[in-house]
Parts: sequence; C-alpha cells; structure tokens
Amino acid sequence: MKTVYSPLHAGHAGTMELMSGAIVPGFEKPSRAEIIKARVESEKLGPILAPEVHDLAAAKRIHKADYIDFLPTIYPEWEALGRSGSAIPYTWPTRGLRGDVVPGTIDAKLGYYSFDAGAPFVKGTWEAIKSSYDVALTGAKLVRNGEPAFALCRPPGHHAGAGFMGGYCYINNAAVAAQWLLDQGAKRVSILDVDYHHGNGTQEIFYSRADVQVLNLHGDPMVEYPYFLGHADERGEGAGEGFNINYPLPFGTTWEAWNAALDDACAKLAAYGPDVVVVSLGVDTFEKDPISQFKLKSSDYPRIGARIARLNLPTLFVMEGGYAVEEIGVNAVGVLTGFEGR
Ligand code: SP5
Ligand code: ZN
Repeated sequence: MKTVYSPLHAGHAGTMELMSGAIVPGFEKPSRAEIIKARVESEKLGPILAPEVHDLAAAKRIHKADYIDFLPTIYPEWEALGRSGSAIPYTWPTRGLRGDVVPGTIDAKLGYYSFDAGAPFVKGTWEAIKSSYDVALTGAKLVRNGEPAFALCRPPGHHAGAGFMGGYCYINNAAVAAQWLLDQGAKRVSILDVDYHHGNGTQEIFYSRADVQVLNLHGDPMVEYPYFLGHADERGEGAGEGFNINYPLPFGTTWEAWNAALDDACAKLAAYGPDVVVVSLGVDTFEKDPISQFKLKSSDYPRIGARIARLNLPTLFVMEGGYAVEEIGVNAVGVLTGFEGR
C-alpha cells in the first residue's frame, strides 16, 4: 500500500513534558516517524508520497473554528513576549471557573484550548501539525479512490477534541479524515482506535452522531491516561446512542485478552456496515513501551493487520502513538504487512 509522509513533522522537536514530577524530554519525538518511514522502505511496503497541501476547511468541519485559528498564532505570540523553548499551559478552566470567556493572553489561551500540559509548541510545531493534517487528507483521498493507505501522521491526533489539544495531539487527523470521507459521499465510517490510550477527542467529536461509529481499545481510564473519559458505559448520546463502543482493559493485558476485544470490536464494526474504516494506529500497546502497560509482542502486530483485513473494507491507517522508538517501525509496519497478508 501507499504511505503518505511529510518531512515537515521534524520541526516539532525538542519538546519537554512533565512526567512523575520531573520535566523530561518529550516521548513524542521526530525519530518516531523517521524510523517508521525507514521500515516502510526496508519492507518495501509501497511508494511513499508527499501530501497535497489543503486549506483548513476540512479541519473546521470537526474542530471549532476559533480553536483552529488559534493554533498558528501560538508560537509567534510566545516569541513576541521574548520567550523561547516550549509553550505549555499551566492553568485550566475546570469546574468552578468560567469556561465561556475566551481570555486575551497567551498563557490563559493555551489553558482555555487544552485539557492537559501534554501538547507543547515549539517553533516548528504549527507546520508539523499542518503537515500531519495534509498527510491524513491525502491518505483519505487514496482510500476514496479505491486503495488502502497509510497516513504516517506526526504529531498524532486522537486526544484532540473539537476545541482543545492535549496528549501530544492538536488536530484530530483520524476524525478529519472520517468527516472528509463522509463529505465525499460515504454514508457511514467506522473509526477503530487501537492506540493504548483512549481516543477521547475522537469520542467527543462524534459522540452524538450515528454516521460515525467509534470503537476504542485502551488502558482502563480508572488508572490510565486520559483518565477522564473512556469507560465502558460511554455508549454515545441522542442519535449517537450505541455508536460509541469502549473496551477499557487492565494493566498487563496480553494478546489473548486484547485480541478478544479486537474481535468483538470487529464484529460490531462489520454489523454497522460502514463504507470505510479509519484505523487510529497506535503501537504503544507494545510490551516495551516506556509510558504504557499492555504486553503485546512484535509478532502480534501482523495479526492485528490480518484481522482488520478480514473486514474486507476500504481502510485508511492513521498513525497515532507508540514510544518504544527502537521497535516502532517493526510494530507499525507489521500491522500493515499483516493487513496485506504477508
Ligand atoms: C497519542 C498518544 O499516545 N498520547 C499519549 C499521551 C500520554 N501522555 C501522558 C503520559 C502519562 C505517562 N505516565 C507514565 C507513568 C510511567 N511511570
Ligand atoms: Zn497512545
């Protein structure tokens, strides 16, 4: 299958994050995409294409316009104050504070438009976000034209909601692609999110809709990030009732239990009968992932791809998480070669 990739991701580099009380180098780093791309090449998965450049209209179909318009202004505003390094929020409008007034200064706006401190901005971040969005849309176009595709997105997207960033995510690439496919004539789209973390942004964006089925396998939010969404009783609301399906799984989950959840998800997906499947492809379920607690092995990833292939539906793979950098290429591309039946 074809891969879509942009080198502009690399400008989103040198980020910092807060973990367990220490400021540490960001886990979501450029080598992730470089190593996946190298594996696409060495495995001869297929051609690697540059993305087509898009305007932001497709982003605004699922994100709030003011949020999208804010993103490119962040780093210029940060630098205008004489600052450098990572622009990161430190205060949020939680319960008891006003969430209905957009504030007027950068530190407050960063908090207003985020749910955590995990989506830092450096000088090249906006260009990377935009390139990741272009990669997703270009991949969606390939699928629309009849072939499976791998959107090698970086930064990832599934934690980004309609009006907020967080968890290394800014624009929800998978959600953008799903909405674009609907706008091109698909009647129903399923998003199958196999990243270790719950795709809270994707769930929020489509929660009251029947035209996008969202299925999520992830660490139990009682004990795992993003903590505040992803429970099994979140089934959608209104017209969307029944079209959001969560599989929270315990720490230590291995292939057997994980695959049982995947199989159930695939059965529900097939019953829904979508025209297209968008896979939010995270490989942070890997046993050696530095921030995650599942125990999948490298030999399990081709089996994931093979199971998805059995759905026999047009499929777009959108890269999400995975932080065991040394094995990220083997694992991510393993899903894709497994999908291709080799
Ligand atoms: C796209 C994606 O995979 N985003 C993940 C964001 C995770 N951010 C929070 C990480 C919390 C890590 N806690 C680790 C405890 C290790 N002892
Ligand atoms: Zn993740």
